[in-house]
Amino acid sequence: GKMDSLLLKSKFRGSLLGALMGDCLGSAYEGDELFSAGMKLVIQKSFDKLQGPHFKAPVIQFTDDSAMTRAVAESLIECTGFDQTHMAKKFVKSYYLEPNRGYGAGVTTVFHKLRNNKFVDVLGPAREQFNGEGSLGNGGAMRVAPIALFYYKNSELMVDTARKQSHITHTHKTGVDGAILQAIAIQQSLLLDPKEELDTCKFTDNLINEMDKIEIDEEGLGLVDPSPYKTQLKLLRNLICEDGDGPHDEKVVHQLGNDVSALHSVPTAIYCFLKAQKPIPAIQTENPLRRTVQYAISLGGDTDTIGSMAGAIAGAFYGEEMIRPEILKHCETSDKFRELADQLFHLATA
Ligand code: R7I
Ligand code: MG
Ligand code: MG
Ligand code: MG
Repeated sequence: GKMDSLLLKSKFRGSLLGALMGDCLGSAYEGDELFSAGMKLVIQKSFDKLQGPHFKAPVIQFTDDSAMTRAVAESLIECTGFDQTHMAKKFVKSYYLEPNRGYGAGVTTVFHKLRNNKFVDVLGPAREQFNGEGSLGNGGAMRVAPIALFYYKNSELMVDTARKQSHITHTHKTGVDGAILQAIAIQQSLLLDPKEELDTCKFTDNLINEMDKIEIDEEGLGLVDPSPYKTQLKLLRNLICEDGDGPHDEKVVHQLGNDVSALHSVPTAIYCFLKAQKPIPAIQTENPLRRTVQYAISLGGDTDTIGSMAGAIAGAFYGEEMIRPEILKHCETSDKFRELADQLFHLATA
C-alpha cells in the first residue's frame, strides 16, 4: 500500500541525520585496524556518555562525508533536480570554505583543477585521477543519500544520477558502482515498513539482482572479476546467514573490508545495517540505529564513512524516531540536515 506521508518524511530525516551521526561519531576513530575488545569497550562507554541526559561536551564536528552530502542536497534543492556543473561548483565552494574537513588525499586535486578550468570541463579532472584510472575511493558513495531520497520514485533516474554525481570526482567503475549500490540500498530501506521484520536475505538478494543489471562490462574493460559487487554481496549473504552470534568481526573485515575503497566499504555498511536488525552481544544498546552505527565504527578502518553510510541506510528504514536526540544534539548542525531532508521531501513528493 501507499506509505503514510508522515512516516516517509521521518524516513527522509532519518537518512540524512543517520548519515550525519555516523560521520560525526565515527570521525574520532578513523584509522587502519579492526579494533580490539578493549577499544570496542572504550567506544561503548563513549557512546553511553554521549547518550547521557546531562553530558556536556563540545559539539562533534562533521567531516568531508557530511560536507559533501550537504552540497549534494543543496544543489538538488536549488536546481530542483540534478545539474552536474552546479553540483561541482557546490563541492568546490564548500571545500575551499572549509578545506580541513578530512577530504581524501586525491580528491582535492580534482577541486583545484575544476577551479582552475572554471568548470568549463566538469568531467576531465576526475578522469585524470590515478593515472587516468579514476578514483575508486568511497567518496561518490558516502554523499549519495540525497540522490536516493530525491529520486526514490524513479529507480532508473536515481541510478543514472548516482552515477553522474559520482563522475564529478570518481570515475573508476568500482567507485561509481559503489555509489549506485549505496543509493539502491537507501531506496530499498526507504520503501520498507519498519514495523515489519526485515527479511535480510531478501534485502540482499534484491541488491544482487540490481547489481547484476548495473555491473555489465559495457566498456569492455576485461576485468578479472567483471561483477565485484555481486561477489561481495554474495559473501555478505553468507555472513548474514551464519548461525549463532554470526561470524567474528575479523572474518567480516577480512571478507568485506573496512578501507577507503568503495568496493571494500559499501557492502560492509550494508552488512552493518542488516546485522544490527538483531542484538549484537558486544554492542550494548536497545536501539537498532545506534547499534548499526556503533557496530560499523567498531569494525575500525574508515569509521566515519562506513558509519555514515550504514547510518543513512538505517535511518531510511527506521525514520527519525529511532535517532536518539541525546546523541544527535552533540552532532554539528543537525538542524540544518533535518531542514535539508524536509526540503528534499517536499520536492520528491510534490
Ligand atoms: O574517495 P574520496 O573522496 O575519499 C573519501 C575518504 C573517506 O574516508 C572520507 O571520510 C575521507 O577520509 O576520505 O577521495 P579519493 O582521494 O578519491 O580516494 C581516497 C583514497 O583512496 C585516495 O587518497 C587513495 O589513497 C585511494 N585511491 C586509490 N589508490 C590507488 N589507486 C582511490 N583510487 C585509487 C586508485 O585508483
Ligand atoms: Mg570523512
Ligand atoms: Mg583508480
Ligand atoms: Mg572516511
